[in-house]
Amino acid sequence: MNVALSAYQTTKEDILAHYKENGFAVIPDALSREELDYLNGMVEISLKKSPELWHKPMEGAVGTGSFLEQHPLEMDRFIRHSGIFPLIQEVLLGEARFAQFDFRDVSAERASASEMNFHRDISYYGTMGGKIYDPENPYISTYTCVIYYLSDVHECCPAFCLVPNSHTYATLDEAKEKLGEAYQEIPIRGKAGTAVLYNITTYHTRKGGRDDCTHGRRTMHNYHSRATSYPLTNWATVPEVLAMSEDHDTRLFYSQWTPNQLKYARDTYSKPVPPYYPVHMIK
Ligand SMILES: O=C(O)CCC(=O)C(=O)O
Ligand SMILES: [Fe+2]
Repeated sequence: MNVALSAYQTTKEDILAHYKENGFAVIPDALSREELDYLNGMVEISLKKSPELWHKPMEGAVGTGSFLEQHPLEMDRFIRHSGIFPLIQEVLLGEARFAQFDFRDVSAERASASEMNFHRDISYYGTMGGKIYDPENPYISTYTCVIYYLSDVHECCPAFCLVPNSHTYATLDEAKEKLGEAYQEIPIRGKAGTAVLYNITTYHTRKGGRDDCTHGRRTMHNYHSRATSYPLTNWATVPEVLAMSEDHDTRLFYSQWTPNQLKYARDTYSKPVPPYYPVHMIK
């Protein structure tokens, strides 16, 4: 196996070069011990006190997108993390826009039943014929995602896994055939705090854990769109304190409103929604 591909990238130059070449990069220690303790503490409280905010297991993982609404300013610090956000801006050509933010938890009992199929994350607009990658962006991406491991991912644990440079192929079989010798499936393992930054149309999956895994896996998933891309989902929502912030950069970052966000803003914001948002089109 190509050793360079399974390794971590640590400097800004290495991270960006690796992403450009392969469609992803793996960054160790992206979150500090204090940040991990804080996030894991929040997740544990939420799982215990607000289980209704977590969806039922899907492919072995429970999940919630509720944290942004519940703790907007605290979560914004992670969404635009001082260490990782500059890299996100780089691969999205300075056009980064908020798209989706959620937590997932695979229990040890469900580790071996948490396998997904290989897929590309295709935007709502992409499913209707919109572009799913940008050949003019040296970093490929119309959208990028960062998955943070909040727990250690050992050999036995569920692991994010991707096929480098596979974004142009319509199917995984086609990727196998056309990539030939270059076809590789790279499972990513690492300590809590490791971040995987990836172009979302690079084929990827979650490998299931082994039957004897006693750890499970906890993750934070943060998707970003670009000013020149359409909203990624048709459901994500942003609280007023961010979407209507007095701070220009904050308002701009949270300005790519989904259909559901238009409705949410119209129905719940205290300030009037700026007229350039087509809230009148929403039923
Ligand atoms: O949890 C993982 O490792 C991958 C998740 C994923 O690819 C997805 O939800 O689209
Ligand atoms: Fe995915």
